[in-house]
Amino acid sequence: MASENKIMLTKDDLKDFEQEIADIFATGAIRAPVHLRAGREEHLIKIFEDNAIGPDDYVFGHWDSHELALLKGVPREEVKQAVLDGKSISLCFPEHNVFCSGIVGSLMGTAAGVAWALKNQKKSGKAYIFCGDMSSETGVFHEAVKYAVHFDLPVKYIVCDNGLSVMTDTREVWGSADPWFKGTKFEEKIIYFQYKNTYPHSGLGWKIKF
Ligand SMILES: Cc1ncc(C[n+]2csc(CCOP(=O)(O)OP(=O)(O)O)c2C)c(N)n1
Repeated sequence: MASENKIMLTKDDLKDFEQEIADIFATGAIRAPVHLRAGREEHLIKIFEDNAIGPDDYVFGHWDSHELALLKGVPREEVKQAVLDGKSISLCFPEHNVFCSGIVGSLMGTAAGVAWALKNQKKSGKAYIFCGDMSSETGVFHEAVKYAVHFDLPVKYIVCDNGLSVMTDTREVWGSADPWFKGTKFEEKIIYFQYKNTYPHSGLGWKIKF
């Protein structure tokens, strides 16, 4: 939480952006992967509002971060241009403290490290990292959250649970209906919600999914 950042975007703004990108992607004009998301807009807006995520905060995301960049305050046209330029799965806007990566698990430690620096340099701002439910099952997620809890770092790990990892049912893989952290002390640094993504995992479902 830092300088004021009043969210001006609505659920429809986020939906319309994804629809516009979907329409452009369908023409073949984007020569790179895109991962579209719909169904979690209200959860994301609430998280940004409840935590007053503002300019001094850091937002980390993965391959599906269009909405995160918009909510963090990156201008719509700037996000759109980055997607058109083929950067959808690794959106980075350093001047807005938005950093994303297409690699599963790759930013878990980065978010903890940035939070460690913010705390030890006595700076305002927090780190927020968004990931999927299968990503939250990785060892590196567990290590990073454990460190964040034990050193009480200013970071939140936000798990957006759509029940899938590409096309795999995550519950089948976990052997459990609940994520591993449910009912543990690690929930202190985790925000968790469930949603149904009405888009395929990647693209529009016509070609390979990865
Ligand atoms: C290291 C690595 N392995 C595999 C992939 C391919 N991959 C991309 S997204 C994804 C599924 C991740 O599932 P989840 O964390 O639940 O994310 P979501 O369903 O929300 O996209 C995989 C395996 C990757 N990007 N990086």
